[in-house]
Amino acid sequence: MPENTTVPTRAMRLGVAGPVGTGKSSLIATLCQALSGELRLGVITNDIYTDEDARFLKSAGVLDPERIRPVETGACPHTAIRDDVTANLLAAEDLEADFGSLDLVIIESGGDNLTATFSPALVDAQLFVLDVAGGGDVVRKGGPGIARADLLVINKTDLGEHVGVDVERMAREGRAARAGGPVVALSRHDTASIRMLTGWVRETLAHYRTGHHTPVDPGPMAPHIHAGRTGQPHPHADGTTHAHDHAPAEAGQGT
Ligand SMILES: Nc1nc2c(ncn2[C@@H]2O[C@H](COP(=O)(O)OP(=O)(O)O)[C@@H](O)[C@H]2O)c(=O)[nH]1
Ligand SMILES: [Mg+2]
Repeated sequence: MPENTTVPTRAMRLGVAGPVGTGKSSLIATLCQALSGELRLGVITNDIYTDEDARFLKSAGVLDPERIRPVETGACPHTAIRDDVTANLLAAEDLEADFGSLDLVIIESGGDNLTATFSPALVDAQLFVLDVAGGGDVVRKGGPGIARADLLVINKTDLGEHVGVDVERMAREGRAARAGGPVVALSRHDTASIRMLTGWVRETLAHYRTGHHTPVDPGPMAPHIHAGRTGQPHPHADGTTHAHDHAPAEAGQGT
């Protein structure tokens, strides 16, 4: 019996989420450096008010700067990767229109907290990045990205000894929080760990190309606060529209 699958004609879109400073932009630079010789790449960054991440990646010299596109998200960075993904979808389509077919478009989420994940309407697969400098406890705090992203990255393992974090234990707790789902303990200074990361990307891309890949939704965001939008009803990923408590604008970046 013929199989009812369609081989994808567009690039696989890979989301990179995780709290500010955990090393998302650096990880993307590492991926570009390792993979740009074999894959046709594009990168989209989501910054709150600036194009800082895009500028960092362009200056890293790991990819043609024209292939790196910023999306400015305004106060609520998770909205652009979860609730209304139009700007990111357009950026991805523009990249492919400008460069012909691409193999992989990597999308960095805006700085956000532990609860932000990508909508499966935007990305085919996503990884969630924590770092050892955030402390060994953070894995146990859980959240949809930690538990159910396609890959959990525990980054900056080279700092473990300096911040008193047992990296092995953190990775073990990560696997437990994910019911055995994949975890990569990464440092940009450790080439073996970079090979594990690139191996996972290649494997995921190969599976995507078979047409059998189904994007997994890590789940709706945990209850959160939108800076500066006091009490207004707004749409949520589960299809409902409702208001909840909001922090004043000076609370800083949106969550
Ligand atoms: N020691 C160490 N520092 C890292 C590593 N990866 C990133 N960093 C540093 O962590 C900081 C935040 O990185 P960045 O990529 O901007 O994080 P983002 O906010 O998640 O995009 C920067 O100072 C990086 O140089 C790593 O593997 N080891
Ligand atoms: Mg960044």
